[in-house]
Amino acid sequence: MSVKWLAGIAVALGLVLAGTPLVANAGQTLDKVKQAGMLVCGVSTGVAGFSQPDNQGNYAGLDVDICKAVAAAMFGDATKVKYVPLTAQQRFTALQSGEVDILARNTTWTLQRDTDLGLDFAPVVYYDGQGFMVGKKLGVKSAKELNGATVCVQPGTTTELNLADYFRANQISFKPLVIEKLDELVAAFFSGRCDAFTTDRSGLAAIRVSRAPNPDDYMILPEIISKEPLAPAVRQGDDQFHDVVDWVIYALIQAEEKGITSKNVDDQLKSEDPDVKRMLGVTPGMGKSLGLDEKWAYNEIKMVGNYGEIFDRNVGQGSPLKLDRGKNDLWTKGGLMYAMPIR
Ligand SMILES: N[C@@H](CCC(=O)N[C@@H](CS)C(=O)NCC(=O)O)C(=O)O
Repeated sequence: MSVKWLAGIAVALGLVLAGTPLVANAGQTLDKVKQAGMLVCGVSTGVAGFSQPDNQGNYAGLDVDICKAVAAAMFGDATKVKYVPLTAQQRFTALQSGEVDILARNTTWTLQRDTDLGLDFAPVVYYDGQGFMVGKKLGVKSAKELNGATVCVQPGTTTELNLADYFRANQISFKPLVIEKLDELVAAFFSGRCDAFTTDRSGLAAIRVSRAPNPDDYMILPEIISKEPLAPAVRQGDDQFHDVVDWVIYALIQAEEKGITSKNVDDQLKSEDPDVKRMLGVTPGMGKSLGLDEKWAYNEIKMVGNYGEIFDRNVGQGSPLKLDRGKNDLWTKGGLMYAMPIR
Protein backbone atom coordinates (compact mmCIF):
# COMPACT_ATOMS: atom_id res chain seq x y z
CA MET A 1 0.00 0.00 0.00
CA SER A 2 1.43 3.40 -0.98
CA VAL A 3 2.20 6.14 1.48
CA LYS A 4 -0.49 8.23 -0.21
CA TRP A 5 -3.08 5.51 0.46
CA LEU A 6 -2.05 5.19 4.07
CA ALA A 7 -2.27 8.95 4.52
CA GLY A 8 -5.73 8.88 2.94
CA ILE A 9 -6.91 6.17 5.31
CA ALA A 10 -5.46 8.04 8.28
CA VAL A 11 -7.31 11.22 7.26
CA ALA A 12 -10.56 9.34 6.72
CA LEU A 13 -10.23 7.63 10.11
CA GLY A 14 -9.49 10.97 11.72
CA LEU A 15 -12.63 12.46 10.18
CA VAL A 16 -14.76 9.55 11.32
CA LEU A 17 -13.39 9.85 14.83
CA ALA A 18 -13.77 13.62 14.88
CA GLY A 19 -17.36 13.34 13.65
CA THR A 20 -18.25 10.62 16.12
CA PRO A 21 -19.23 11.80 19.55
CA LEU A 22 -17.17 10.32 22.32
CA VAL A 23 -19.89 8.05 23.62
CA ALA A 24 -19.27 5.11 25.93
CA ASN A 25 -21.83 2.39 26.56
CA ALA A 26 -24.49 4.01 24.40
CA GLY A 27 -27.52 1.79 24.24
CA GLN A 28 -26.65 -0.28 27.29
CA THR A 29 -27.46 2.04 30.12
CA LEU A 30 -30.86 0.63 31.06
CA ASP A 31 -29.37 -2.84 31.59
CA LYS A 32 -26.27 -1.47 33.26
CA VAL A 33 -28.29 0.61 35.72
CA LYS A 34 -30.66 -2.29 36.44
CA GLN A 35 -27.76 -4.63 37.10
CA ALA A 36 -26.00 -2.11 39.31
CA GLY A 37 -29.24 -1.44 41.20
CA MET A 38 -28.07 2.16 41.35
CA LEU A 39 -28.42 5.24 39.18
CA VAL A 40 -25.36 7.47 38.81
CA CYS A 41 -26.65 10.98 38.48
CA GLY A 42 -24.56 14.01 37.50
CA VAL A 43 -25.72 17.11 39.40
CA SER A 44 -24.35 20.59 40.00
CA THR A 45 -21.93 21.30 42.81
CA GLY A 46 -24.46 23.33 44.74
CA VAL A 47 -27.35 25.45 43.50
CA ALA A 48 -29.99 25.90 46.22
CA GLY A 49 -33.36 24.47 45.18
CA PHE A 50 -31.86 22.45 42.33
CA SER A 51 -29.05 20.37 43.78
CA GLN A 52 -27.40 20.99 47.08
CA PRO A 53 -25.88 18.66 49.64
CA ASP A 54 -26.64 19.32 53.31
CA ASN A 55 -23.87 18.97 55.90
CA GLN A 56 -24.38 15.20 55.99
CA GLY A 57 -23.90 15.08 52.23
CA ASN A 58 -27.58 14.34 51.47
CA TYR A 59 -28.56 15.97 48.20
CA ALA A 60 -31.85 17.82 47.77
CA GLY A 61 -33.44 19.88 45.02
CA LEU A 62 -35.52 19.79 41.87
CA ASP A 63 -32.74 18.20 39.79
CA VAL A 64 -32.04 15.73 42.58
CA ASP A 65 -35.74 14.79 42.66
CA ILE A 66 -35.57 13.87 38.98
CA CYS A 67 -32.78 11.40 39.82
CA LYS A 68 -34.84 10.10 42.74
CA ALA A 69 -37.94 9.71 40.56
CA VAL A 70 -36.00 7.66 38.00
CA ALA A 71 -34.57 5.47 40.79
CA ALA A 72 -38.01 5.06 42.39
CA ALA A 73 -39.50 4.03 39.02
CA MET A 74 -36.66 1.61 38.26
CA PHE A 75 -36.00 0.08 41.69
CA GLY A 76 -38.96 1.04 43.89
CA ASP A 77 -36.38 2.89 45.99
CA ALA A 78 -35.64 6.60 45.58
CA THR A 79 -32.43 6.32 47.59
CA LYS A 80 -30.65 4.15 45.02
CA VAL A 81 -28.80 7.11 43.52
CA LYS A 82 -25.15 8.04 43.55
CA TYR A 83 -24.73 11.78 43.06
CA VAL A 84 -21.71 13.09 41.21
CA PRO A 85 -21.23 16.86 41.56
CA LEU A 86 -20.05 18.42 38.30
CA THR A 87 -19.09 21.92 37.24
CA ALA A 88 -20.56 23.26 34.01
CA GLN A 89 -17.34 22.44 32.21
CA GLN A 90 -17.05 18.87 33.49
CA ARG A 91 -20.65 17.80 32.91
CA PHE A 92 -20.70 16.73 29.25
CA THR A 93 -17.49 14.71 29.38
CA ALA A 94 -18.79 12.96 32.49
CA LEU A 95 -21.90 11.85 30.59
CA GLN A 96 -20.09 11.01 27.33
CA SER A 97 -17.47 8.90 29.08
CA GLY A 98 -19.99 6.90 31.10
CA GLU A 99 -18.95 8.34 34.46
CA VAL A 100 -22.61 9.21 35.00
CA ASP A 101 -25.77 7.60 33.55
CA ILE A 102 -27.76 10.82 33.40
CA LEU A 103 -27.20 14.54 33.83
CA ALA A 104 -29.84 16.26 35.92
CA ARG A 105 -28.11 19.56 36.23
CA ASN A 106 -29.74 22.80 35.10
CA THR A 107 -28.58 22.07 31.57
CA THR A 108 -30.01 23.98 28.65
CA TRP A 109 -31.20 21.94 25.68
CA THR A 110 -29.44 23.29 22.60
CA LEU A 111 -28.89 22.07 19.05
CA GLN A 112 -25.13 21.56 19.42
CA ARG A 113 -25.41 19.68 22.68
CA ASP A 114 -28.06 17.45 21.11
CA THR A 115 -25.90 16.76 18.01
CA ASP A 116 -22.15 17.43 18.26
CA LEU A 117 -21.90 16.48 21.92
CA GLY A 118 -23.71 13.20 21.40
CA LEU A 119 -26.45 13.79 23.95
CA ASP A 120 -30.20 13.37 23.95
CA PHE A 121 -32.53 15.44 26.06
CA ALA A 122 -35.51 14.33 28.14
CA PRO A 123 -38.50 16.66 28.64
CA VAL A 124 -37.79 20.10 30.06
CA VAL A 125 -38.14 20.15 33.85
CA TYR A 126 -37.72 23.92 34.25
CA TYR A 127 -38.27 26.61 31.62
CA ASP A 128 -35.84 29.39 32.40
CA GLY A 129 -34.09 32.38 30.86
CA GLN A 130 -30.84 34.21 31.53
CA GLY A 131 -30.69 37.33 33.63
CA PHE A 132 -28.38 39.60 35.60
CA MET A 133 -28.01 40.24 39.31
CA VAL A 134 -26.43 43.44 40.62
CA GLY A 135 -25.84 45.09 43.95
CA LYS A 136 -28.56 47.70 44.58
CA LYS A 137 -25.88 50.24 45.35
CA LEU A 138 -24.72 50.08 41.71
CA GLY A 139 -27.87 52.10 40.99
CA VAL A 140 -28.70 50.30 37.74
CA LYS A 141 -32.30 49.47 36.79
CA SER A 142 -31.74 47.75 33.43
CA ALA A 143 -29.13 45.48 31.87
CA LYS A 144 -28.77 48.07 29.10
CA GLU A 145 -27.12 50.36 31.66
CA LEU A 146 -24.29 47.87 32.21
CA ASN A 147 -21.95 49.48 29.64
CA GLY A 148 -18.34 48.82 30.67
CA ALA A 149 -19.37 46.53 33.53
CA THR A 150 -17.33 43.57 34.75
CA VAL A 151 -19.61 40.54 34.61
CA CYS A 152 -19.05 37.31 36.58
CA VAL A 153 -19.78 34.22 34.48
CA GLN A 154 -19.08 30.46 34.55
CA PRO A 155 -17.32 28.90 31.55
CA GLY A 156 -18.75 26.06 29.47
CA THR A 157 -22.24 27.49 29.69
CA THR A 158 -24.80 28.96 27.33
CA THR A 159 -24.59 31.90 29.75
CA GLU A 160 -21.15 32.85 28.50
CA LEU A 161 -22.30 32.81 24.85
CA ASN A 162 -25.56 34.71 25.43
CA LEU A 163 -23.70 37.33 27.44
CA ALA A 164 -21.44 38.15 24.49
CA ASP A 165 -24.40 38.12 22.05
CA TYR A 166 -26.47 40.42 24.25
CA PHE A 167 -23.81 43.07 24.77
CA ARG A 168 -22.84 43.00 21.10
CA ALA A 169 -26.46 43.31 19.98
CA ASN A 170 -26.94 46.28 22.29
CA GLN A 171 -23.58 47.80 21.30
CA ILE A 172 -22.32 48.05 24.82
CA SER A 173 -19.05 46.73 26.20
CA PHE A 174 -18.28 44.48 29.14
CA LYS A 175 -15.39 42.65 30.77
CA PRO A 176 -16.07 39.01 31.62
CA LEU A 177 -14.64 37.56 34.84
CA VAL A 178 -14.67 33.84 34.07
CA ILE A 179 -14.21 31.34 36.92
CA GLU A 180 -15.05 27.63 36.68
CA LYS A 181 -15.86 26.88 40.32
CA LEU A 182 -19.21 28.32 41.36
CA ASP A 183 -18.10 28.90 44.97
CA GLU A 184 -15.15 30.99 43.79
CA LEU A 185 -17.22 32.89 41.26
CA VAL A 186 -19.89 33.70 43.85
CA ALA A 187 -17.20 34.83 46.30
CA ALA A 188 -15.70 37.07 43.60
CA PHE A 189 -19.10 38.69 42.99
CA PHE A 190 -20.00 39.26 46.63
CA SER A 191 -16.56 40.69 47.34
CA GLY A 192 -17.21 43.30 44.65
CA ARG A 193 -14.90 42.05 41.91
CA CYS A 194 -17.79 42.10 39.40
CA ASP A 195 -20.55 44.65 38.86
CA ALA A 196 -22.99 42.00 37.73
CA PHE A 197 -23.46 38.23 37.95
CA THR A 198 -25.14 36.45 35.08
CA THR A 199 -26.74 33.00 34.81
CA ASP A 200 -30.19 31.41 34.51
CA ARG A 201 -32.66 33.48 36.54
CA SER A 202 -33.44 30.51 38.80
CA GLY A 203 -29.71 30.28 39.54
CA LEU A 204 -29.60 33.99 40.32
CA ALA A 205 -32.50 33.60 42.75
CA ALA A 206 -30.73 30.65 44.38
CA ILE A 207 -27.44 32.51 44.74
CA ARG A 208 -29.12 35.67 46.04
CA VAL A 209 -31.22 33.86 48.65
CA SER A 210 -28.67 31.29 49.79
CA ARG A 211 -25.30 32.97 49.38
CA ALA A 212 -25.58 36.76 49.56
CA PRO A 213 -24.32 38.23 52.84
CA ASN A 214 -27.57 40.24 52.79
CA PRO A 215 -30.00 39.23 50.01
CA ASP A 216 -31.84 42.57 50.24
CA ASP A 217 -28.72 44.36 49.02
CA TYR A 218 -29.02 42.62 45.64
CA MET A 219 -31.58 42.65 42.84
CA ILE A 220 -32.26 40.74 39.65
CA LEU A 221 -32.65 43.03 36.64
CA PRO A 222 -35.85 42.74 34.57
CA GLU A 223 -34.29 41.61 31.25
CA ILE A 224 -34.55 37.96 30.24
CA ILE A 225 -31.97 37.70 27.50
CA SER A 226 -32.34 34.07 26.37
CA LYS A 227 -34.34 30.87 26.47
CA GLU A 228 -32.91 28.30 28.87
CA PRO A 229 -35.03 25.17 28.72
CA LEU A 230 -33.41 23.06 31.44
CA ALA A 231 -33.67 19.36 30.76
CA PRO A 232 -32.03 16.13 31.88
CA ALA A 233 -29.68 14.59 29.33
CA VAL A 234 -28.69 11.03 28.49
CA ARG A 235 -26.27 9.62 25.93
CA GLN A 236 -27.39 9.62 22.32
CA GLY A 237 -28.22 6.10 21.17
CA ASP A 238 -29.39 5.10 24.61
CA ASP A 239 -32.98 4.86 23.45
CA GLN A 240 -34.46 2.51 26.05
CA PHE A 241 -33.04 4.42 28.97
CA HIS A 242 -34.03 7.69 27.31
CA ASP A 243 -37.62 6.35 27.08
CA VAL A 244 -37.59 5.55 30.79
CA VAL A 245 -36.43 9.05 31.73
CA ASP A 246 -38.96 10.66 29.36
CA TRP A 247 -41.91 8.78 30.80
CA VAL A 248 -40.78 9.17 34.40
CA ILE A 249 -40.97 12.93 33.83
CA TYR A 250 -44.27 12.76 31.95
CA ALA A 251 -45.74 10.73 34.81
CA LEU A 252 -44.73 13.46 37.30
CA ILE A 253 -46.52 16.07 35.19
CA GLN A 254 -49.54 13.86 34.44
CA ALA A 255 -49.91 13.04 38.13
CA GLU A 256 -50.19 16.74 38.90
CA GLU A 257 -52.77 17.18 36.13
CA LYS A 258 -54.82 14.31 37.58
CA GLY A 259 -54.46 15.53 41.17
CA ILE A 260 -52.45 12.47 42.23
CA THR A 261 -50.02 13.34 45.02
CA SER A 262 -47.56 11.51 47.27
CA LYS A 263 -50.24 11.77 50.00
CA ASN A 264 -53.25 10.44 48.08
CA VAL A 265 -51.67 7.99 45.64
CA ASP A 266 -52.82 4.97 47.65
CA ASP A 267 -56.44 6.15 47.50
CA GLN A 268 -55.99 6.80 43.80
CA LEU A 269 -55.36 3.08 43.30
CA LYS A 270 -59.14 2.77 43.70
CA SER A 271 -59.85 5.39 41.03
CA GLU A 272 -62.22 4.47 38.21
CA ASP A 273 -60.44 6.84 35.78
CA PRO A 274 -58.87 4.64 33.08
CA ASP A 275 -55.91 7.05 32.69
CA VAL A 276 -55.16 6.85 36.41
CA LYS A 277 -55.56 3.06 36.45
CA ARG A 278 -53.12 2.69 33.55
CA MET A 279 -50.58 5.08 34.98
CA LEU A 280 -50.62 3.52 38.46
CA GLY A 281 -50.40 -0.02 37.07
CA VAL A 282 -53.87 -1.07 38.27
CA THR A 283 -54.42 -1.79 34.58
CA PRO A 284 -51.12 -3.43 33.65
CA GLY A 285 -49.09 -2.81 30.49
CA MET A 286 -47.27 0.51 30.74
CA GLY A 287 -44.55 -0.90 33.00
CA LYS A 288 -43.99 -3.83 30.67
CA SER A 289 -43.64 -1.49 27.69
CA LEU A 290 -40.93 0.47 29.51
CA GLY A 291 -39.16 -2.62 30.81
CA LEU A 292 -40.09 -1.66 34.38
CA ASP A 293 -42.32 -2.89 37.16
CA GLU A 294 -46.01 -1.98 36.73
CA LYS A 295 -45.68 0.12 39.90
CA TRP A 296 -43.09 2.43 38.26
CA ALA A 297 -45.27 5.56 38.28
CA TYR A 298 -46.94 4.70 41.61
CA ASN A 299 -43.49 4.43 43.19
CA GLU A 300 -42.14 7.70 41.85
CA ILE A 301 -45.25 9.61 42.90
CA LYS A 302 -45.40 7.94 46.31
CA MET A 303 -41.70 8.48 47.02
CA VAL A 304 -41.02 11.83 45.34
CA GLY A 305 -44.41 13.43 44.63
CA ASN A 306 -45.89 14.92 41.45
CA TYR A 307 -44.24 17.75 39.50
CA GLY A 308 -46.17 20.44 41.42
CA GLU A 309 -45.07 19.01 44.77
CA ILE A 310 -41.46 18.84 43.56
CA PHE A 311 -41.59 22.42 42.28
CA ASP A 312 -43.21 23.85 45.41
CA ARG A 313 -40.95 22.28 48.02
CA ASN A 314 -37.68 22.94 46.18
CA VAL A 315 -38.06 26.24 44.37
CA GLY A 316 -41.67 27.40 44.79
CA GLN A 317 -43.72 28.84 47.61
CA GLY A 318 -42.72 26.10 50.04
CA SER A 319 -39.02 26.96 49.60
CA PRO A 320 -36.79 29.94 50.40
CA LEU A 321 -36.58 30.74 46.65
CA LYS A 322 -40.35 31.40 46.28
CA LEU A 323 -40.22 31.27 42.48
CA ASP A 324 -43.55 31.62 40.65
CA ARG A 325 -44.75 28.69 38.60
CA GLY A 326 -44.98 30.96 35.52
CA LYS A 327 -44.15 28.96 32.38
CA ASN A 328 -43.55 25.94 34.58
CA ASP A 329 -47.23 25.66 35.39
CA LEU A 330 -49.39 22.98 33.79
CA TRP A 331 -50.64 23.65 30.25
CA THR A 332 -54.17 23.61 31.70
CA LYS A 333 -53.16 26.64 33.79
CA GLY A 334 -51.41 28.63 31.09
CA GLY A 335 -47.97 27.04 31.45
CA LEU A 336 -45.87 24.77 29.26
CA MET A 337 -45.91 21.56 31.30
CA TYR A 338 -47.69 19.03 29.13
CA ALA A 339 -47.29 15.27 29.42
CA MET A 340 -47.69 12.98 26.44
CA PRO A 341 -50.48 10.42 26.84
CA ILE A 342 -49.61 7.44 29.02
CA ARG A 343 -51.31 4.68 27.06
N1 LIG B 1 -28.20 26.50 31.82
C1 LIG B 1 -26.87 26.93 31.51
C2 LIG B 1 -26.06 27.28 32.74
C3 LIG B 1 -25.94 26.10 33.68
C4 LIG B 1 -24.92 26.30 34.80
O1 LIG B 1 -23.95 25.53 34.86
N2 LIG B 1 -25.15 27.27 35.68
C5 LIG B 1 -24.23 27.50 36.75
C6 LIG B 1 -24.58 28.79 37.47
S1 LIG B 1 -26.04 28.69 38.48
C7 LIG B 1 -24.25 26.31 37.70
O2 LIG B 1 -25.19 25.58 37.78
N3 LIG B 1 -23.19 26.10 38.42
C8 LIG B 1 -23.13 25.08 39.40
C9 LIG B 1 -21.84 24.33 39.41
O3 LIG B 1 -20.90 24.67 38.68
O4 LIG B 1 -21.79 23.35 40.13
C10 LIG B 1 -26.17 25.87 30.68
O5 LIG B 1 -26.70 24.78 30.54
O6 LIG B 1 -25.07 26.13 30.15
